[in-house]
Amino acid sequence: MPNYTLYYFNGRGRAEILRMMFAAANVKYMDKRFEFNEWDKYRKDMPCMCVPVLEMDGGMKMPETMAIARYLAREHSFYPKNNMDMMRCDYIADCFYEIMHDYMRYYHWKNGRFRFNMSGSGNGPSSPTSGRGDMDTNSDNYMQWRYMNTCHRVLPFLERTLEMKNGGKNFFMGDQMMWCDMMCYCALENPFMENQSMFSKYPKLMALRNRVAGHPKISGYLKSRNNTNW
Ligand SMILES: N[C@@H](CCC(=O)N[C@@H](CS)C(=O)NCC(=O)O)C(=O)O
Repeated sequence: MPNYTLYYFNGRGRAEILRMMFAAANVKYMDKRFEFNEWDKYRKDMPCMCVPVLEMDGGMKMPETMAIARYLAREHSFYPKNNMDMMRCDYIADCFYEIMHDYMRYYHWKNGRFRFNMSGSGNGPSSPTSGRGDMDTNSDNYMQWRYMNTCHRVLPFLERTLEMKNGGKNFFMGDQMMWCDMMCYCALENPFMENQSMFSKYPKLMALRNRVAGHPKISGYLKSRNNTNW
């Protein structure tokens, strides 16, 4: 097994699904976290200038959350075996990732971080900033609208999809926890903390999150992990 280093900010964010999979698979890795004000130091060494990034044996660096998640799922048996089931698992995970992606953009926008520099040379993400500064309230509203719209579009489908398998009493793919179940836990973590009432319409997804949290490996991880706001 390679020596893994996972690079990400000191937050759960997009990296948490990967940390959770490492925990569920009982795989040791270096959890390299940094603060926003350190980002300039790391950014140029990251493919695509984004994180999360998974480094293997101190050499190759792999970008893209979902590519890394799929790799870990294949390595550690969090993928179902046949092609149709893989596809089901993939689209469920991708649906959750849509929510996570829009939530992350909304969250960082709200907090004045990682805004594109519309006025200057920037055609890439800006350096971290700490305040709301020149926040454009229309964009602020758009980010929130987009995130909420994605939730309203995707969550009813996921609730139905879960119910289709054994009435939604187990995991998405049956009695084994797969990576799409862990995505359900991670993608909804902040959204649920911020607005619990919105999730009362999705009791099966909420029960699934509890099942994931109760998984022997995950429950230990959740107790011992760093507590961060996002
Ligand atoms: N497509 C990438 C997007 C990754 C991404 O946007 N990461 C953010 C943090 S959540 C980032 O690295 N931002 C740095 C910047 O904008 O300068 C993925 O899915 O992993």
